[in-house]
Amino acid sequence: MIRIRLLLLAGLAFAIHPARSEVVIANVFARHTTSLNGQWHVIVDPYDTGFWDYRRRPYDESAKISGGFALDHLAGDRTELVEYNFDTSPALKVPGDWNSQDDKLFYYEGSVWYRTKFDVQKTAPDHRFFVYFGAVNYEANVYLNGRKLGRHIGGFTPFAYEITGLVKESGNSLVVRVNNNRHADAVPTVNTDWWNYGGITRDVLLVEEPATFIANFLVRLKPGTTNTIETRVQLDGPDKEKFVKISFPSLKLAADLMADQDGFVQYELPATNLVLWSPENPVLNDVEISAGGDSLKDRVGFRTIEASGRDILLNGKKIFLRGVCLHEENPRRGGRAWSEDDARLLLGWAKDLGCNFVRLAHYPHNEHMARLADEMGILCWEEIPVYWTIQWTNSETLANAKQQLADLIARDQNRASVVVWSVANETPVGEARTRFLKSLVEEARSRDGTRLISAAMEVRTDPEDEFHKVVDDPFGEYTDLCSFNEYTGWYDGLPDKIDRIKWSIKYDKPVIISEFGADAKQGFHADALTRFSEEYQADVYKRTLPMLEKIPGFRGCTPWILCDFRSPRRLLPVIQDGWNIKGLISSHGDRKLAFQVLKGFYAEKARATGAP
Ligand code: GCB
Repeated sequence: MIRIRLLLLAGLAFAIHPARSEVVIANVFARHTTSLNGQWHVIVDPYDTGFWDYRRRPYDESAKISGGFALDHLAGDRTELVEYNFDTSPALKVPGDWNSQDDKLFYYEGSVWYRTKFDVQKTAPDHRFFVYFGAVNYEANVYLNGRKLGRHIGGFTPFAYEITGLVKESGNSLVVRVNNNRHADAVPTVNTDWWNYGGITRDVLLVEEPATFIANFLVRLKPGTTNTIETRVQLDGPDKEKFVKISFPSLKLAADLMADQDGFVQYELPATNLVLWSPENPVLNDVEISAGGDSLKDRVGFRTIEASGRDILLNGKKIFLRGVCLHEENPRRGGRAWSEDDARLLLGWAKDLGCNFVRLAHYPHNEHMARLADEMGILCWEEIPVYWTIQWTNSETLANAKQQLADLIARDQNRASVVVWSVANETPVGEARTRFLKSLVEEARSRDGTRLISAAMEVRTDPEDEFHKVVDDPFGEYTDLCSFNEYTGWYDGLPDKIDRIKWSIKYDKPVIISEFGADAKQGFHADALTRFSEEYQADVYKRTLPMLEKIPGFRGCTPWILCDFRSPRRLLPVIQDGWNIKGLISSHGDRKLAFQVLKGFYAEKARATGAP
């Protein structure tokens, strides 16, 4: 075992503290936790009666909550007037969206109050407790024992609050007001092509930590090298100047070092003969970190990813990204996907298709996705919901988008599978929008300069020539990949138009077609010109793939989409019925003809590039 003591590298930016009362608790599944998942009592509250008083002032305006459902109060005797009761209210499953659990809530947008009760057994007197939410869509107001913990905005990223001083040994009441109203200034904004599932959609965990604990850590190859592991650790707590030990048992590497007064420490460990992670060989290494009474384990892969001219290099070798887009839905069960089993189902289907890459559209998916992708050897594109027409000049909207990006990076920065941070999808070209997106790119680069930055941009048609497609979005200057969505043959002409397309692409960067596709109702067969038939969709795929091959710099694609998914914008009776049916797999898990077309193309690509 090589033991190394290194000098502290001062002055390196590693911002992992969010600018809120929330705390970062990374790698939560490896911590000492108690699940708070299960049946929670709920009150559906369309008028937000539990939140506002009759003069429309919030009950939780001051630290002392003056009324409303947050108090979870039961009438003391028969004379007391209390007009709600969690105990006698129905229950919903957490995690879970409310839409797919109760027919009455299928289209519901508004507030639902959730309440669970729990007991706590401290294992040491100075231990601290946190309540952790994997995601709540879209806004959460969280209360413990009648005290406000905080308000969280953003439906797809984790957050946690400290509850040490508030929690009791028994009978704790945890109340969450969940509101999924859409807002023009929100991220996403009011208009999306996916279902606005409301609810506590991911795990809720009670986390117990020693007084000073490991809040987050970063483990990666030192940028520019393949023989040095760089590790950063951030402690949280009153006594931060502690020795922090890091070890990689299978690599026989270890180091320990004193954290600075801010609880930060950074190491560099020389590591010769590292086996690099790749889709063909997704090797993960155990890592153990300990500091004072806290210890944390993870499994991490080491790899490099870069764009070089028009190529994407993984571990220095050219790679073609055989991808597909995914929404976070389990079509078989219905509703939001959230579990490891859901992730296994979706990524398993992507593997069957021959993919080495998935685009997790259009918002951060649950943590199991990237963890499983690490194990299965699937590269990931992760994205925040800056979708279509966000308020580009609203500084709060920008701050919200940045926070979602920062939280996603803090959660998944140790996943070798994640190679792309995408800051937007199909946003309209314009100066304010480019400024907004550029600032997100800067945010991503400042937090993690080691992954490729992208966004799904759009194509324009030359006004002089309908067959001439041009990609010259000024935002393309700032990204590492030139990625765009294109729908020739579906929204733009009929499939035979595809054969005549010529391309002008302004950027000398790797080109990824982040979407193409067509609707098809699984089981509906007709000739290839009949909209919504499987034959039409298959024809679009058959023509599009060779057309893309003509693009100089074509380095991968993620067709739209692996599975049919619910969308309130897709209203054609009998055919769509509230589903976007561009999936290669139906809502019953059945494959359409186009699945085989793409699978054949990917098999050929894999053969041609020598990938297994
Ligand atoms: C797009 C969007 C995606 C839609 C898709 C469609 O360009 O990025 O969210 O669902 O087209 O089906 O129209």
